[in-house]
Amino acid sequence: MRGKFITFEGGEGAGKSTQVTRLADRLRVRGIEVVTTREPGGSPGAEAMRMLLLEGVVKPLGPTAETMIFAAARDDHVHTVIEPALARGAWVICDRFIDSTRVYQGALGNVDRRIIRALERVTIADAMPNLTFVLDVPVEVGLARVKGRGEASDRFESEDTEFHIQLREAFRDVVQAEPERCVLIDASQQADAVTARIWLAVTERLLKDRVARTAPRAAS
Ligand code: T5A
Repeated sequence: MRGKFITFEGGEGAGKSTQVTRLADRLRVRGIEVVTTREPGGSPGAEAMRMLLLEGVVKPLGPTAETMIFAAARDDHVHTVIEPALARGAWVICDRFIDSTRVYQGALGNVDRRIIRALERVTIADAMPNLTFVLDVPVEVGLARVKGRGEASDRFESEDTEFHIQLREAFRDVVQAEPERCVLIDASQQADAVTARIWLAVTERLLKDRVARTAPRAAS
């Protein structure tokens, strides 16, 4: 049986990486094979492109070219890591995916929606997420968390506050547009509370089916 594909999205410092690890641990306890990965990156080829993207090397080429490099990285990642894992029945949890492109390059970068959707069709094929968590935090909270890590800011973290405010709004719009796939999570709470809310949604949306399918049939 094909595995499930879960993605985490949101602004900078929303706590995605933290929650990816926690969710994977919980699923593994239930005996599910889980592959955790991230974008941009996640495969050797895509990780090489990640460096170019996050160091700002591609930025001077403009938003459309940047979108194409994100797409090239995704193409490699989907075909070498995500799709093979799903096909063998593993669950894949990915830190950022198509909604980041829709939001960063589309809503904020003003890249034509038709270009974004066309690249999406080519790169992801059948690998549409079954469930997407959008972690929502006030901008100042997210940026303070990033700052608290004491690392240098990357190409997107160093954008101004107005950019991050618009980013938050654009991610909220993603949830409104596709409520059957996306769940908005208040990620300003303590990490344990966020984990509990995410687990509830996974149980309700993905694990219920699995339990029903694997439960022995009652004798008739
Ligand atoms: N991008 C990506 C695009 O423009 N287009 C695309 O198509 C794609 C795929 C990737 C960048 O690329 C852009 C978007 C991004 O700008 P990245 O380095 O991978 O950049 O960084 P982000 O994905 O932005 O992730 P961050 O590492 O900045 O933050 P996370 O993963 O959201 O947060 P996390 O878990 O590392 O937590 C940050 C800090 O907060 C603490 C953690 O311990 C950590 O110190 N924390 C909490 N503290 C208090 N309460 C909680 N609930 C907390 N949860 C975590």
